Formats: sequence, structure tokens, C-alpha cells
Amino acid sequence: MKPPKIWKICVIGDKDVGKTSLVRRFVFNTFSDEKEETLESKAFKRKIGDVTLMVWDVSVYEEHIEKILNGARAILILGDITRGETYDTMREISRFLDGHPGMKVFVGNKNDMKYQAEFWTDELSQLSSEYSSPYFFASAKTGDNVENIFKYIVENA
Ligand SMILES: Nc1nc2c(ncn2[C@@H]2O[C@H](COP(=O)(O)OP(=O)(O)O)[C@@H](O)[C@H]2O)c(=O)[nH]1
Ligand SMILES: [Mg+2]
Repeated sequence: MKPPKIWKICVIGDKDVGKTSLVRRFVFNTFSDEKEETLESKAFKRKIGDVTLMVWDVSVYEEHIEKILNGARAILILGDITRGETYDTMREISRFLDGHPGMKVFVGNKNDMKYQAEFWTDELSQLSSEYSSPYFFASAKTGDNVENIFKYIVENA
């Protein structure tokens, strides 16, 4: 018997970029417009094929960030395309993560509001080439591209 594959995946990014919403969309296929602050990091489980993903919704208040990120197979770095400052945070996080062995995946969330975008492919493709990591646009609200991100991770991380 092969040992079970259990992968830790972390979702991080600035406040209100949609981390909790993306995790909920992926795990429960639901969405809410309500804002609910994530005080504590939490993990949710979903299987894709023979891989069990433990998806961590990392709180912006996390005090033990190194511990939470330790052993992560992939880290989703989320921004909200309608708020340019969340892209600056993506950059800061990327610098902070330099040296972490996990796959980094850049995600421009709230793709359903692209007519209000403050950053777009130019910015994300730049980050992507700087860190040799993929990027995606997604919407936790409509579900657009959410499955593809995790499928990509399972196939490539
Ligand atoms: N239009 C739109 N709103 C979203 C999307 N994802 C999250 N939101 C909203 O953005 C707000 C913050 O989302 P939340 O998941 O709590 O962000 P977090 O702080 O990163 O966990 C909430 O009001 C969500 O309903 C999305 O893809 N599109
Ligand atoms: Mg949250």
C-alpha cells in the first residue's frame, strides 16, 4: 500500500482580499457577501484524486506565521484586483517567503469586478516571472478558475 498523500496548502494575503471566500468556494462550493473577520487560522480538507489537501485559511493576525507556513507544499498569495495596495502586499509577502520550498501561486481574486481593476496581467506576470511562479485570476464569488488553481497545484507542486 502506498502512503496517503496529505498536502498542506496555505492561503495568505492582505485583509479582505477573499482568502476565506476562496477556501469556502473550493471546499464547500458556497459564497457569502458578508464580511466576517478571520481571527484564527483554520484548515479545511478536500480531496482531489488521491491527494488530500489541507487548505489553511491564514489569518492576518497570525502570530506564528512561520509555523503555519512550515511544510506547506504550496502557498496561494492572494490580492484583490480592485485594490492596488493589496498587490503591494503580495510583493511584500513574496519577499518574506523567499527561500520557502513550497510552490508559490499568485492569485488576483475578484475577477468578477475586472471593470474596476487597479492591477492586472502586467503586474501579475511581472511577479510571476520574478519568482518563476504561476499566476491566476479567479473569483471566489462566481467560482471562476478556483478549481483550476487547485488542480494545477495537485498536478505540479
Ligand atoms: N465581488 C467579489 N467579492 C468577493 C470575492 N471574494 C470575496 N469577496 C468579498 O470580499 C469581502 C472579504 O472577503 P473575505 O473572504 O472575508 O476576505 P479575507 O479577509 O481575505 O478572508 C467579503 O465581503 C466577500 O464577500 C470575489 O471573488 N468577488
Ligand atoms: Mg478571512
